[in-house]
Amino acid sequence: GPHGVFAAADLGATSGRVMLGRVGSGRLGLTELHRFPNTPVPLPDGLRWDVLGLFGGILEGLRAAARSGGVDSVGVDSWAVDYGLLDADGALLGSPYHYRDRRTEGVAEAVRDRLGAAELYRVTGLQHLPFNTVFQLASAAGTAQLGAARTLLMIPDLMVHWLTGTVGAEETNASTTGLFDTRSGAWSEELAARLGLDPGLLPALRSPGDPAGGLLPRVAEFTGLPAGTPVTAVASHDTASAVVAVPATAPGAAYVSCGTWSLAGLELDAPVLTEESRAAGFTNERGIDGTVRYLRNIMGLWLLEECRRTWTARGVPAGLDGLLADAARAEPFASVVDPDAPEFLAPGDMPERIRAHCRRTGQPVPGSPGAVVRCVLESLALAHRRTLRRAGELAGREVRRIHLVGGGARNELLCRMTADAAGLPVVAGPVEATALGNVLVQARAAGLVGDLASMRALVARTQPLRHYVPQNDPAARAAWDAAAARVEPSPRNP
Ligand code: LFR
Repeated sequence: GPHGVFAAADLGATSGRVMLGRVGSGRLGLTELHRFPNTPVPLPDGLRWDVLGLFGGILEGLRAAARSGGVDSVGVDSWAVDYGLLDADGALLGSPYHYRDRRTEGVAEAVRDRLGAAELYRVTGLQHLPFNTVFQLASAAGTAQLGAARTLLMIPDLMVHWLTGTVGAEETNASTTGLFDTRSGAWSEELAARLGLDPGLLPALRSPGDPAGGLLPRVAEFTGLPAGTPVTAVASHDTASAVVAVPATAPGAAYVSCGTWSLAGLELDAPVLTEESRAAGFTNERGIDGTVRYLRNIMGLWLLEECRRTWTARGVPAGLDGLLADAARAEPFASVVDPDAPEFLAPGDMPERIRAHCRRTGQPVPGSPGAVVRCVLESLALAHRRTLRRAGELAGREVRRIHLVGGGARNELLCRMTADAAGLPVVAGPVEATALGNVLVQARAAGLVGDLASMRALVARTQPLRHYVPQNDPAARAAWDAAAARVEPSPRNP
């Protein structure tokens, strides 16, 4: 039968990868072509992404794709929120800032208060995160860089621009900026104007599946793929691509896209823009086909990754398997934290911050790495439980099953704890949900797969999944309930 081969470039906060997806006649296969580290660079005036290095990694991956026999199209996704600015000649103005840079501290609150938190939520439906694009731009007000900027491109759109020469703004990612009107599905020129931003900075929107040009001759020369090879707009916000590949085939599904962040929530047909939802810190980001990703950001495995980085720098053994084995043996529920406490956002000494948090909240201070990791995982499992229950209440949906996708699906301890904490079955996998979603949207544009339900059915049939059943022993349940009652979540949208 007809089939296609697609390259998915997926940039994550710690690594990028180019995957080769093969789709056709009931099959969906994914192989890795190239993986490369993504190491943020602390410049004197702030933390930056090495976007040239990332583009180089994508080119290297496409070169491998050419060697493997070529592709029908290419798609790019990455984390959200961050952007590059182009000047009137189309040159990139400096290196894009990392969303964990501290320069928006204080500015975000001031802008939110000036524009009105309730009004902002009514228009954009976004949770207040201090690093939302709109607050980063407000921090740049009056700079020569912003003054010289003519075009704003989100990170995946910037990569697509360098591959094809075209300029566009893919809508799932545009919906995370704080400048996108969730009701109309268009940029909010009014918000831009109220912030003193030239609405001309914002390129025309593209929907997932739209053509985004062809590879430039220079890219073709470097990679060995033919010039003009199609590039397709995918759900370029990585979380939106991951949600496409959630293998949900029945009602009652919630998801946790679990990697550096845990994005926990529901897919809805319409945004929830109530005051209650705003106060609870839920966001309404765009999915494909007019769906809404109703979710909340949970700090996620960043806490563990950053602990490991700290330990490694000090020569403390921090292999993941060893740490997880130690955590499995550590004392349960010794101390639990709110993973979303603002002090955990920026890079730094995470084990010490966790200890300080425990000290401040009057709990035992975890000593060994195993005890710290136990605290992190139990705290994340509790946050998954809390968030999905609240999402269900606010959206009026019953949650019966949790799909945990992304790198976290490999973490058996976290999957089991999430099932036990929530008292719900967890279906773990696929690990590479984001790359699969990227591939599927390209395959659909090529006419090889149908609607969202059939894409998900294809993922469910072809990808390895693990099932975790919650313990129904009353003592175990009571222990999770008691632990849940100990966490005082910090307000997100005060
Ligand atoms: C996950 C993610 C989240 C977004 C955060 C910052 O990779 O895209 O959805 O809130 O990164 O961009």
